[in-house]
Amino acid sequence: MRNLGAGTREAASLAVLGLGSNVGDRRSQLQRAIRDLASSPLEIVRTSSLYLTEPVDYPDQPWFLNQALLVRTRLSPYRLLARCLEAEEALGRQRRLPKGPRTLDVDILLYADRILSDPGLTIPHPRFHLRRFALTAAAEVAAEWKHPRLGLSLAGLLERCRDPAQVVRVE
Ligand code: PH2
Ligand code: MG
Ligand code: MG
Repeated sequence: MRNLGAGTREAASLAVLGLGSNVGDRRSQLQRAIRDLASSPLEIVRTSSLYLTEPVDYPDQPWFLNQALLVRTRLSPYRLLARCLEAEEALGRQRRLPKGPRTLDVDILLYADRILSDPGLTIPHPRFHLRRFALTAAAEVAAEWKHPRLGLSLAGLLERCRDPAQVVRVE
C-alpha cells in the first residue's frame, strides 16, 4: 500500500459525504461520527444542517436524521470508504437489512470529479441525485459542485428532483 503519511505529495481532494442515522440517539451519533471522521487524515470544510427525513426505499422504519459534510482529504476513494466504514463500526452498526435501520451510515456521494463503477464502490453515489434527503444536505455544503456524470450542479439537481419524500430542516 502506498505511504500516505507525512511528506506525501499526493494532492488533497474535496469530497462530499452523506451521513444518516435512524436508530438510537440520532443527533449524538452524527456528532460522534463527525468527531471521529475529523480525527482521521481528513479535514471537515463544511457541515450541513441536520434534516429530519422520511425513509425511502424501505419505508417501514423510523425517520432518519441526515447530514452532509464537505471534506478535504489525501485518502484515495477506497481508503476514504474504509474510513467511513470504520466510523460506522465504531457506532456499532449492524447490517441486518439492506437499506434498513442503522445507527450510522456514511456514504461517499462525490469525490473530486471522479467517476468509478467498481463492485465495492460507485462514485458518484448511484442514487443520491434522485433522493431529496441526500441532495438537500449535499447542496447546502456544495451547491455549485457539478455532478460529473450528469453535468448539473447540486443546486440544479435539487431543483429538478421529483422525490416526494419529506425533508425537514431541524437546525
Ligand atoms: N438511507 C437508506 C435508505 N433510506 N432514507 C432516508 N430518509 N435517509 C437515509 O439516509 C436513507 C433512507 C440506505 O442507505
Ligand atoms: Mg446510504
Ligand atoms: Mg452506506
